[in-house]
Amino acid sequence: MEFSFPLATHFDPVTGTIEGYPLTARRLSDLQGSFADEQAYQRALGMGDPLVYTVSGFEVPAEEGQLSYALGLIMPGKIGQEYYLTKGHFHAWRPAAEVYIGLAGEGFMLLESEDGSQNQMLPLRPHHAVYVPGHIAHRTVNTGSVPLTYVGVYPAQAGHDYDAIARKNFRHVILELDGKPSMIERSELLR
Ligand code: PAN
Ligand code: ZN
Repeated sequence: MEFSFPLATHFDPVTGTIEGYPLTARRLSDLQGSFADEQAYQRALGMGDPLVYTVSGFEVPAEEGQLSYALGLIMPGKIGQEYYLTKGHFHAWRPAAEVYIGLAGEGFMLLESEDGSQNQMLPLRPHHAVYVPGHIAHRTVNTGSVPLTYVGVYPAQAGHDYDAIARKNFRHVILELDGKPSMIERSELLR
């Protein structure tokens, strides 16, 4: 069998890397507009530009029926009461679904429909998987004290649409309230 990519890879659930595959790093300065508490964001940026998350992607040519996957690692931390998070996105090809599997650490996924009217907060940690249906925006947060690592498997044609989130952000936020992760509407924070 001959393919233009290897069928086997070796990954490290602790460092969040797939051997030989590119690693994208997102620092706090890359997450402008993602966190609800702008003052806390600016304060944190003033003290440095920490790494928030990395993504190591095994991406194959975007042909019908093929799958790609990526390993994500989110550092522990908070901006104000809001946990470190990924930018979050819709798939550019909206029907594309995705399966997330927790590898280490603990966190949650925030799922939201395009009009924001439907949403769920689902656990992501070892022995837990999350199915992200097509047409659903997804963001991952680390609610623990060690790095959260996970793998996401998606159609090779999925693509990422970050613009829709950059324009409107998620309707909900996952915060630490009374010492535990809770999901509330962003609009409730403004009151
Ligand atoms: C994941 C994400 C990864 C990083 O591989 O790309 O968790 O999140 P952002 O892409 O929102 O920065 C995935 O959902 N791929 O489709
Ligand atoms: Zn995705």
